[in-house]
Amino acid sequence: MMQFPTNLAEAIEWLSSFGAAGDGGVTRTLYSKPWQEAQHALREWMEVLGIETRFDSIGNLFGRLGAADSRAQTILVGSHIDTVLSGGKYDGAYGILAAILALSHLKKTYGQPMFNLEVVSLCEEEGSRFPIACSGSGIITGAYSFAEIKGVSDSEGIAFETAMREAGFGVEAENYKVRDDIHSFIELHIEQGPSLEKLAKSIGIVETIVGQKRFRVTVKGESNHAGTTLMKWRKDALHGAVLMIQDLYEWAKAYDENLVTTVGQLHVEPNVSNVIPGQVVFTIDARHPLESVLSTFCESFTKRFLEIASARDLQINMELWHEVPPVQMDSNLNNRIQTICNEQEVAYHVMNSGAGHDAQLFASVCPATIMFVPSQGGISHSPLEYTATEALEIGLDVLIQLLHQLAYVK
Ligand code: HGY
Ligand code: MN
Ligand code: MN
Repeated sequence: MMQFPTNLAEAIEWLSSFGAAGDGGVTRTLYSKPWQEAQHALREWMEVLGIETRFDSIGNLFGRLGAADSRAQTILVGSHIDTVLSGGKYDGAYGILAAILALSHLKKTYGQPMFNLEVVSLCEEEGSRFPIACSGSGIITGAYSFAEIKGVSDSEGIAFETAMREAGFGVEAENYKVRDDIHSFIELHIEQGPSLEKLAKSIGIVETIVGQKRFRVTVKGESNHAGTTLMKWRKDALHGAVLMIQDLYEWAKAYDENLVTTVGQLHVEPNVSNVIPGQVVFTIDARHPLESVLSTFCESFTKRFLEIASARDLQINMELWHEVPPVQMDSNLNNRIQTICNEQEVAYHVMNSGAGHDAQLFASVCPATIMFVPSQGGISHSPLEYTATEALEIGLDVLIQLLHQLAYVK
């Protein structure tokens, strides 16, 4: 029989063992073996705690404390189980584990809630395996249909639907019923930035989650011999890409302090030292709290890239594969959190989120919010990601109080 955790610190170590990478990081991509083991272990743990569980057809895991009234709406609380490659132990995992411990505590202390209380371990948020992000919350809220996502393939050419079915899911996926019973969605998450630590605050109350646009840029030139091809004859795809990326960063820095852009992936073909690169594929992730600024920035660098390509006789293709607008979090939920923090003398900071989160998707169908706890050194998406246990516990306490108010108090 598996040993289950008895507290948050143990739970973080326990869950991070599913997908533990040699460098101290965690890699748990959608439908991978570690992903499957983690989802099933969470399910077993919740069952032991007396929380009724179920999977939906694409692999979101739910743990439910049902209300007496069958017409009651559902308060959903949770985060994502997947990770980036060699990510940290806390991103996503913390929100799921805290939600499970909160429901277990509420069940023991207050019994049956007046609203259904559900933990959700969302199947995927990062977009680290398939070119789609927030597919778990996107399917639940109807932002995505299964037909739209089933054909996307990972870098090995494996289709979403194939991987899903091999992991044991997919029954009735085509007829996925978008949830219409969600009263509110609450996510507890690490900040993944330095603000709370710098300001010595314990809780981040998020007003806006920034909008983001993610592109895949393909620059095509001509492979040729590195020794016999004069510089003036070349159609060097890498040189073109470098000029584009250089302008992208320079323009972002000059554009607006809250605008961030990242080239996280770059593939050179044929990637041989004595061959002029014939093709380069690179990614762009651009984010800002205002849709207008984000859109005009993306339009301007797109125009610049076309200029660089035509001046160097290169072809270019820009694919926008993920975009999500900036989203306001729910002010009523945030006011409740603020009141709880004041009553408990917990120092909080009202802020924006530079990271994207599932709460962004839920905000389109119900009141949603996300609460942060500090990240040491502001580091995340890295094996060095760390948050002290005391800080994790403060977040859990505030979450328990918020859920108690929402689900038990008239
Ligand atoms: O990239 C993000 O903003 C999130 O951590 N997936
Ligand atoms: Mn993340
Ligand atoms: Mn996350």
